[in-house]
Amino acid sequence: MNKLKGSDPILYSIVKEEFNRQKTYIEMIAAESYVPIEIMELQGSVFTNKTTEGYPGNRYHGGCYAADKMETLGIERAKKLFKAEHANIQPHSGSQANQAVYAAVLEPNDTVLGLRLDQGGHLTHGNRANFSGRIYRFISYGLSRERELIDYEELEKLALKHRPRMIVTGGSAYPRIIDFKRISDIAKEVGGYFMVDMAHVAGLVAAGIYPNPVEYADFVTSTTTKTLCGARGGFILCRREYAKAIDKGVFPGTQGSAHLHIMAAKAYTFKRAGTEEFKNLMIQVVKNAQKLGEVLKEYGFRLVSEGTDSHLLLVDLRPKGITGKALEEALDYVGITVNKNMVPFDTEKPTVTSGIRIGTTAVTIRGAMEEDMEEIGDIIKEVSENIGNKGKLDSIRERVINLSNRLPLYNGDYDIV
Ligand code: DSN
Repeated sequence: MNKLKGSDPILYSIVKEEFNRQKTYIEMIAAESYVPIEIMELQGSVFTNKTTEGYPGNRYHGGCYAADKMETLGIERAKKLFKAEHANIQPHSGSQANQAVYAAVLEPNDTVLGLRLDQGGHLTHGNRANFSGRIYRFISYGLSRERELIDYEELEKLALKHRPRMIVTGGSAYPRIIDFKRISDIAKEVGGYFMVDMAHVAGLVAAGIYPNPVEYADFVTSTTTKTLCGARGGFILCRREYAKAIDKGVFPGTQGSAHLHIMAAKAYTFKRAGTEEFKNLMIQVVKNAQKLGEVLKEYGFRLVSEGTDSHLLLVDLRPKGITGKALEEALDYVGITVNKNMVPFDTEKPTVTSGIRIGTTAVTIRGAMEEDMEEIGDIIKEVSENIGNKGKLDSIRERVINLSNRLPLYNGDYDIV
């Protein structure tokens, strides 16, 4: 960043500060990863200079020869990776991918079923503070109290009662495999569309270690971040019959010009996610999450749904008598980054919560294995027992620095100078 360093040293120093944070902290936010350097190269490439609307071969601006090749390559790679009939890789984010699907096939006030945000869903699945809950008549389904899995029976009852135009599933804090076939059958029974937001698990799907929702859903939305470990953006997969509607839902329905530099990075993301190396990474991500879950259980933490099939754990802190906010802050102090998270049937406010969400994608990219999960689990336990004890937390910070030194970011091959 030599140019930036000279022209804007303040901003340069802030970027450096973030890089230093990433190097010396253990990143365990389930939505995060460390992208390959190629992704940063592409996101910073000359495609950022190009403005265009429309789709390959049908643009509203000239000069799209290379842009058309690039977007077509990305579309074909996404289709191949997920065995989809159609892909749109223009959505700027996962939220915008969801917005575009709704815009494509729903009318305002249409009835839609979505998983509650406070039981693992996502803002764009009907939360009242979000456009989705304001424009459409979302009705929430949730988890069963006993097993903390989606209550498919309740979902079916709600579907039969409300005859929704669409059922949405997927989430940001649901550790277990979702039964896509069962929800697809319910959607068919009531004549509604079925949409899966697979943003959190897309990398696991690509690796073949999580069911592929493309087999069951009319529409699948996702980000290319999170477990796909790539560009910061979204995409949509659908059957051929919906291709035109979806493309119109993205442009001109909800977006203007495409972010070509990000699409180029998405095209690389899809290629990499089809490799054996990526598959092995995803296998280790899940092994690490499961191992960390076992360690935390041994230390008396309660895991929502008793464990995980994926990259994330949802830890209920009520048996420990601490809040998600308190543990998030104390872990941040020692250098482990997680987020506070509502647990099912939580009575705390979303700004406080009774839980934390922990993801293993980023730390596994740095080379962490099961034995490192023992160390991380032990650190989490020690921190939980010493909230407010600055001296003790300072000594734990040393352990985190040692761990991050053993797991160097980008193997030490990347620096900002
Ligand atoms: N959905 C949010 C999360 O999972 O953290 C952001 O992507």
